[in-house]
Amino acid sequence: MLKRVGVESAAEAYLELLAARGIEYFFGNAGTDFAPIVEAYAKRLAQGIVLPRPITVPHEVPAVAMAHGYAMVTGRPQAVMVHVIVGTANALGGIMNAARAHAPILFTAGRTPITEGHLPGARNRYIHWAQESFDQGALVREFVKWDYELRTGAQLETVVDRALAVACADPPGPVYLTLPREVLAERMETIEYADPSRAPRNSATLADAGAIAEAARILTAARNPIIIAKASGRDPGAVAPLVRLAEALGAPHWDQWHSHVNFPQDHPLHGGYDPAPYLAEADAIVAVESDVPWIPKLAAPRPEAKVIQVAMDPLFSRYPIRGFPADLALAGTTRLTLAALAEAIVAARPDSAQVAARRQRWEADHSRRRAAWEGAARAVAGDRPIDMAWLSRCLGDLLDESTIVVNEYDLDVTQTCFSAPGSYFASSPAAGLGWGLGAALGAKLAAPEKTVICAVGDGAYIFGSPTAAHFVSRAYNLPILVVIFNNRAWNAVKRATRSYAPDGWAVRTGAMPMSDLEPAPDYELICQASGGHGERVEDPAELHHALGRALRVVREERRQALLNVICKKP
Ligand SMILES: Cc1ncc(C[n+]2csc(CCOP(=O)(O)OP(=O)(O)O)c2C)c(N)n1
Repeated sequence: MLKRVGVESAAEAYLELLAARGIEYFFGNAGTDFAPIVEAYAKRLAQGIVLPRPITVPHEVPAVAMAHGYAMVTGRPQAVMVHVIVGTANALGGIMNAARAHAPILFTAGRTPITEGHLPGARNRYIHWAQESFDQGALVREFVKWDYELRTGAQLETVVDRALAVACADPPGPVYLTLPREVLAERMETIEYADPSRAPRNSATLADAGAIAEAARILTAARNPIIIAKASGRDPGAVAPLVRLAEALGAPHWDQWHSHVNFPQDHPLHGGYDPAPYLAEADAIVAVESDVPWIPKLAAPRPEAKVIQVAMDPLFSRYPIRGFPADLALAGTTRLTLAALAEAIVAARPDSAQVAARRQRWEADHSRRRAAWEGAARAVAGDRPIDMAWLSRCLGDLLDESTIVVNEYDLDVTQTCFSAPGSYFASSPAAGLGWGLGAALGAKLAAPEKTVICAVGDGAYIFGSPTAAHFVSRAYNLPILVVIFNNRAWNAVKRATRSYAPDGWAVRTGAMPMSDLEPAPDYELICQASGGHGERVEDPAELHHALGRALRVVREERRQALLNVICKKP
């Protein structure tokens, strides 16, 4: 059906189209380039039109992370708009995160006015000359799937539809659209668009039947098949077929550097988080949405072990170098591939005694491992400063089906147990710090009925532009709980130095410049400054109580909360 709506400007038509295409939120970090957008918003709000809701995010890092967080929970893109080249530069780390994590985002920026004359929107501030670049898209081109500059209001429908379709097509990711001020200011009387959109939407795809059959043959013949996954839980529908595959084989599943719930972690075939010690005994490996199934320098499978890579894009073609072998690469929609593979294995009737024997071994391993992890946390339960394992265990004790955890760095996943798809998210492999706070706010926006907990290191917290994040939480009523694993250091840098030079100067002298975060601020006051509940926790015996208090504030008072937990310093 064709819909016609009266508008005054291209900016207004643009907002109308975004709303029509299901964009609910417009995360904005504004500048002079926004004037036509602000004007159009004012008119829409005066008319009682609420979508897409404008959200002021006073730093680009949480702005992009919020769109990322929203997309990771819903699978749907939202719009982010930043200020010309400088806002784009501030946002870029978050765009890299989204690109590598396959989060669809409509990332947009104003473009400084082009003309020096009297056109509506033309240059009228001194910055408008210096803020032009030869090729604004080049700033982000390597990390977006598509970039374009809007040339005229007349092409709005095509451009918006194409941007969203490309962002959502598998493998999804951010796209970049620049919006010159004169174009946004262009006078229009109406916009006419197809409602619903007729933009192409790629259907799901499945690897060819021959390849699936061959993979099933390899796996049924294997004596010791294992499964490794990192991000297949991006599609919550991929969890059940992965369980069916593991059960059909009696094979263990490892989450490795996992960013999602790929497999219920309480399932007896869940092997934990480190498959490296088991690689050498495996004769067949299924690597599912794993960009790095192992680190060759540290531990690798035997050369004769068969490797099956299952992913939307098993080549990870946007990575310049990645040399992991594959006897079979099953490209396509992971949930469909896994379901077909599980079905083919069941149909091939693997030796049931062998399957049962394998299952028995891995089930016993699972119980032993979980008990050992719990024991390790209990052994340090009384330590002061607090041990991160104990903090993680206390946090894990409070999780339920209605909780989403966003982890940027320090939550010890051996101390928690997630089984519901979509209940745990960790950083992108691009590892641009500062993602956690914004991602948690975006998750809360996407799932307001859930309790959202953000676990961050003190370093990650600072990178997340906390004043901006706490501002957003209060301004838009997004109560989340932030738990800072405060070791007053960048332990990642210390660890890297130790493993690089185990007997070197830094280890021998104990001096590690550029890795300490002292004197540490009273982080709890930063949350309090935005009306939140903030507590410093030093006593390990207080942890459960402090977490309980903070959760009550978040759930019942609907205010944000922050626990600054003083942990051991590495
Ligand atoms: C934007 C960005 N800058 C720097 C880094 C390098 N880096 C990786 S981890 C890390 C320290 C994180 O500190 P914290 O969150 O306190 O966790 P910890 O390492 O202490 O466990 C740094 C600086 C990065 N990943 N991203």
